[in-house]
Amino acid sequence: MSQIQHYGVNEFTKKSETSAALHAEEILIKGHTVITNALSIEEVKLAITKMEEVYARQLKELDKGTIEKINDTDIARALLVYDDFFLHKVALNAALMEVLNIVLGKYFIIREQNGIINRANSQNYQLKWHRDLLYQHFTASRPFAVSALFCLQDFNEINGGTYLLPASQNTEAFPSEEYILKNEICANAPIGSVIVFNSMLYHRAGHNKSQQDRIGINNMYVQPYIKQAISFPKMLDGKYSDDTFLNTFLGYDSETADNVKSWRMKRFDRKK
Ligand SMILES: O=C(O)CCC(=O)C(=O)O
Ligand SMILES: [Fe+2]
Repeated sequence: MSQIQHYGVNEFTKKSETSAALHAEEILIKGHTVITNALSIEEVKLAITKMEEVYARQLKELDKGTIEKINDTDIARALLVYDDFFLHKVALNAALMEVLNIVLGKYFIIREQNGIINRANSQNYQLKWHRDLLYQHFTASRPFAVSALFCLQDFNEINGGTYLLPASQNTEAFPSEEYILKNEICANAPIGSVIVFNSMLYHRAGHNKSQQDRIGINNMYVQPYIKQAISFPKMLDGKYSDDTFLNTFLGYDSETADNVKSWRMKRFDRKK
């Protein structure tokens, strides 16, 4: 017999048969969940080393002052372009994909993949509340964008683990200061886990009061009518495009057609 008693209820959500279904239900209702053990400790260590290499390469492309001026310090962008570890182990992480398939349906793409370094005792701009889709204030009856923040350390109040405002994906305006102070929560998440949330949920990094940098990798998955900020197809230049699944996932398939003929030919090829 069920432990949950109720009366006057006609409509029910089906019992979650898998842990993925329960995670999906949490994202649907409160807007967030934590999947533990998504990465092993070895994978976490590898991710940190590789991410630092990518950031060092990107720092050589532009001078530090330029990056500082646009508030992009300590963010390593488009990681999977530089190393397929970030594609296979992180972006396509099996436990996460199982949840995304339920929440976003069959057709979604990756929009961003950023390594975030929250330095010990610094004022990172991600400390500010935001939605991952900036300037958007509408609400939607179902999720169309999901963020997944891999924790490469334990995330907690001390090292500035991510703060969330539960269910805020369902309210248009940014809530009042009093409401936020009363209802914000710190998503305590152990090393190797991934904090998965509706990208329209308000969130922020916390102040890192520890002696060690706090590192995460944020992945954002969207339905394909939302543009990538940085084009994976252009950066990858055809790499992975022969694989049917990756062709879709990386955004090759949903790129804007160059002209009427190529748009028609793409539809024609689909009918074959
Ligand atoms: O680092 C965090 O805790 C939050 C990161 C974040 O909000 C983002 O990358 O958009
Ligand atoms: Fe964010």
